[in-house]
Amino acid sequence: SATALQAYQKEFIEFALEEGVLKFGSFVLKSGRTSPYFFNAGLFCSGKSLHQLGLAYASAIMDSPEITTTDPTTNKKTVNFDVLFGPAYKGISLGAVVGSALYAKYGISVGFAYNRKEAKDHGEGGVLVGAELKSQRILVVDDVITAGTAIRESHGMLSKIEGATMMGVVIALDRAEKRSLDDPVSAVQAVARDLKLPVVSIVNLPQLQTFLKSDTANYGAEILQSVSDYRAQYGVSD
Ligand code: OMP
Repeated sequence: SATALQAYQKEFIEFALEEGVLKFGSFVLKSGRTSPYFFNAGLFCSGKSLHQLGLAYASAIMDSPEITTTDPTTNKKTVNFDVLFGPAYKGISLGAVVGSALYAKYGISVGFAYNRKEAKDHGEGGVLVGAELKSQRILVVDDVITAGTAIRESHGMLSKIEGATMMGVVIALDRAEKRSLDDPVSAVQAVARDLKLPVVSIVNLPQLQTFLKSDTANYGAEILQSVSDYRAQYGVSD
């Protein structure tokens, strides 16, 4: 089922907890909602954790039939995008570590590009830096999707590039929240529906709950309860 955990997913949650990236408490989100948990990817801030982070994204990519293709004759799996695009600021380092991990672990070398938030009036110019995006198949790399605002902005930016095709999005955490309470689907499901794009996550909220419920996790009843109350209010069922 969608909530069963792969080994890399369990390892990822454990390591996010160890690094203090995933925290429980009371946090006000960009949306204004008060959440009992928060995922701060900026705290992956050591050589070791960035290395592990890149590998976790690479596993999620290679585990997804929507953004990979298996050659029927050689049985070799490859990715169906040419360039990783990391939107500024947080996506920049994410794109770099994911590109590096795809090569180190799977021998797959794709391009890497990112945008500047500020226009430059000298030097290389323009707002796009790195690999050519024209006529390329692009995978966007980001940290978290709550309402999907950031990802829709990236889609808008890439849609202006001649011949560029956005193939999908890979994120660390899908919070699986509805944008408004009368929505039938989560923000990620709405992105998939509206932009016709696959959104691949290392983990989502239901999987995080599965982890918290497991014997090895050792999380208290209050944390579990607050997370399931939050999901009952803002989330979707599996
Ligand atoms: P959307 O753009 O609405 O999908 O919100 C995603 C952004 O919210 C992330 O890129 C972060 O800036 C921030 N965020 C987190 O980083 N971690 C969380 O657990 C929750 C949020 C959030 O504010 O919703």
